[in-house]
Amino acid sequence: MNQKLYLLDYGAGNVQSLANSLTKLGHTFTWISSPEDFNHATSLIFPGVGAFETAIQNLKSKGLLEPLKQYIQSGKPYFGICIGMQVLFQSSTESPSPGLDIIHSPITRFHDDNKTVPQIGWNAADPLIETSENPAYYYFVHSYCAKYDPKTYSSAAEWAYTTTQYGDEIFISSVRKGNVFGVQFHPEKSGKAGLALLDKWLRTPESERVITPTFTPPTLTPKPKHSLTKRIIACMDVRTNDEGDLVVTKGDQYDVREKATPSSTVKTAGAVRNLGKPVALASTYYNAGADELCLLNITSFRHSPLQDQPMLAVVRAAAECVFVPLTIGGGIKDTVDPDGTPHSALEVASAYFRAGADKVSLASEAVYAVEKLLASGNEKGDGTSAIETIAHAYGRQAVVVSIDPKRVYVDPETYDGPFKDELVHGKFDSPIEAERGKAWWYTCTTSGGRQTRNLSVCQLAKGVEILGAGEILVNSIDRDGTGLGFDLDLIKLVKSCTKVPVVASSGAGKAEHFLTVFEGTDVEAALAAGIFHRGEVGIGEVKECLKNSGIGVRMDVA
Ligand code: 1PR
Repeated sequence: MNQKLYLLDYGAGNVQSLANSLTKLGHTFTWISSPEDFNHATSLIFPGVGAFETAIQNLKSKGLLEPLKQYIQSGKPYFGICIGMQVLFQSSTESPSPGLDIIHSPITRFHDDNKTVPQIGWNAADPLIETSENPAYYYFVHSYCAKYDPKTYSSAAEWAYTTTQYGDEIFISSVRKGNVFGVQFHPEKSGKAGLALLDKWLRTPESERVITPTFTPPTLTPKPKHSLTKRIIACMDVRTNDEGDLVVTKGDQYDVREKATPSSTVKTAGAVRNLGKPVALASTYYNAGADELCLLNITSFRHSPLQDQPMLAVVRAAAECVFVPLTIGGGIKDTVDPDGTPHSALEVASAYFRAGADKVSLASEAVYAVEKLLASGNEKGDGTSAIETIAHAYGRQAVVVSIDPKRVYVDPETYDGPFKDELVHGKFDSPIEAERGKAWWYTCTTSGGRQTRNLSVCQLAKGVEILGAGEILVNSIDRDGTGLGFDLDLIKLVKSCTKVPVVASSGAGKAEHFLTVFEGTDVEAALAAGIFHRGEVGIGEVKECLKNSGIGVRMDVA
């Protein structure tokens, strides 16, 4: 019988990535649109993205929760991804609603005593039983997990297929029993390894997908070091050039126009720098082994991104050829179209998610939201900010805050302002002459550095974590495009005031700068633009340099 593959979309979260992966692999599928569709499916994939509670509530309100349970109990092949795996469990501490209780153990939160939560990045899935799967690195993004603990959670341990260690916690990274396969990671975003896993499951005859492992779950003790790798991210700043084409550009300290030089012609001086086409570059970086890609619409604050169809088309096309996480930023805020139609930030973000983004990144709006939070004197937001509404619908792991800080130099002897505790003192022997012996604090900016606010990076980092950001991308206007290396003082400062993962950005000029940032700070990821665009340093070269110095990196290339 021909496979009738159905995908379950409960209406929130980015399911487009999975659809793109299946299309790339040559599999056809149909979306479940009504409870009756479960009867027609011979195989089902549930790519749950987002929050457990939202997933259960949406399934319930669409009348899909009971039919889903019946489908799984019928013995037909089921593949659950992330929340699609977690809903198999009895409950989650994330949600008051119970799960399907097929696995009689709870989902609980990672502790954040000595690690950042959520876990974001590539980690190893270690097989527990004899399988033909090769151990591989997959992309994880989650705050909640099924702990692997045969004594306390025996039901979960009996279902465990692979385990993974994050910090000092061992959790179940996939479950497999009978007709059910569930993975905590995202195969659709795990490059070559993930695509191979999906393809193998789909190409195995349906009757042979049912496996019944019999084993006694072993007791595992955490290894001294987990295997989560450091991520290397390529960032593309996208804007319209003077001819009206969307191009990847790159600034020096955020100025993206060509400078007048003795050799420049009247035509090139002042023109927007054009470093290539966004989709072609995205595909090149994916093939070269980038762990994530970032597309920033850098002039989106001038107009409505929902009307910016070329940018949405770029996201759609990039998502069709890139199978690692894609973050889209720029203009994610409440907007009003020229005809007066209002759009919420959530609608704007949803348009990007539907186009294939895995995460959205907010900059200016995040600054305004934290200013409002501080002015209110409350310890929590009122639920209306863009960060809160998007995190509520898609999960906080889908919300990145991009910070554009700038140094404010002060006299350390006389400075008595509110940011005394955040002052950085430049070393007298700093290789960077401009900062030798100086002191400064970091202020936040909006509109791509055009407006300076009286808000420090620490205030911003703490505030956005309260509001629900899942990751912080730390740019530096002082270092952007300079090739002087990442601003370690800035990154350490932000790291010291947040528990969410931090991405270092701005200033990379050579592969060794990545080594310096990973050895000198606890940052989870590092991003560069100019050196990659100009072909001065390759992603593979950066990873080789890190690997040779004992820093864990994913070496797969597509
Ligand atoms: O405010 O929510 O609409 O978001 C606008 C987004 O656009 C922000 O994330 C902001 O950082 C970005 N942006 C705005 N103007 C510029 C600009 O360059 N004129 N891009 C800009 C700046 C810096 C990084 C760059 C790194 C690494 N972003 O994109 O990739 O500095 O560069 P390097 O490796 O070459 O040093 P909103």
